[in-house]
Amino acid sequence: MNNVSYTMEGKTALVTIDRPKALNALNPETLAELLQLFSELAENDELVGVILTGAGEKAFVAGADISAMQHYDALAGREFGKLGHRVMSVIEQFPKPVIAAVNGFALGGGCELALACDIRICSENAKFGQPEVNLGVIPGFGGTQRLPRLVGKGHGFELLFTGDMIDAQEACRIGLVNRVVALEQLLPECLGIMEKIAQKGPVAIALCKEVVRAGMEMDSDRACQYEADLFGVCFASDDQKEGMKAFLEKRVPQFTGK
Ligand code: DAK
Repeated sequence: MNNVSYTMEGKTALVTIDRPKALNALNPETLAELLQLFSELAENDELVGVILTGAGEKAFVAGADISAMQHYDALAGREFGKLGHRVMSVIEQFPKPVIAAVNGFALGGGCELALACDIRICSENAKFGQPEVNLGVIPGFGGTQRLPRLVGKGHGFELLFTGDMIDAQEACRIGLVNRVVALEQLLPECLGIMEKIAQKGPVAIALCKEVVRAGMEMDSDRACQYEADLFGVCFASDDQKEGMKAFLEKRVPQFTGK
């Protein structure tokens, strides 16, 4: 792969988007590489989760690649949009937690990429925005949907209508990110969250992700019914038996993810 790489930090995959000449902007090749890598990582049963970040200290991802899009016709734009949506879906439906470690600009497609992750932690220098209207287009990778669902319609509309960039503290205030930390603390902070998750029952973590993701698209009654169904599924797992037994025996559980 030319623009995406990963390293294993224990049982966490640290995925880095690395296109320094374009502030890690997403061209079709980078999107295809992300799709391939996440599809491969999904097969790794040992994995606890993924941390997604951008190379360098300036940008997470500065958007979809404007030079690549400039001369698209409607069909090429549609294909590009479909590819982007597939990447966002593969992340959103990834069977393990995915944390965006936002280390700088997260604009346009970069903000949308962070929105597709489960948790967003950013560094003090991070900047967020949906500047597509400045270019005469609307967001194309799900930003019009995931942003207002996360921060509410009012803050979502303001970002979408004005194209304004907001800083890390404002992003935290409106709920776009969970926490702001110093740049050098960004990866340790995200790895710390993954270490906590690694202590929990893997079956329960996977089912939590599934029910939150799918349930948010359902009406409340159906979503609660789905939660009840997946709660029932937990009782088919060794993890449930071990977790409850360990509690009653006053010891730390040894989960197997079965
Ligand atoms: N695409 C391509 N190149 C980019 C880029 C981007 N998004 N962002 C930055 N670069 C390149 C710059 O052109 C520059 O290249 P050289 O001139 O050195 O060759 C290099 O990265 C460094 O950038 P700057 O020189 O501009 O650096 P500054 O520190 O001065 O400014 C900046 C940083 C992030 C504020 C600025 O680069 C900037 O405003 N970048 C563009 C941000 C932006 O507008 N992002 C949103 C892109 S639009 C759709 C599908 C997808 C989308 C929409 C529709 N459909 C299928 C319907 C998504 C759209 C977007 O994401």
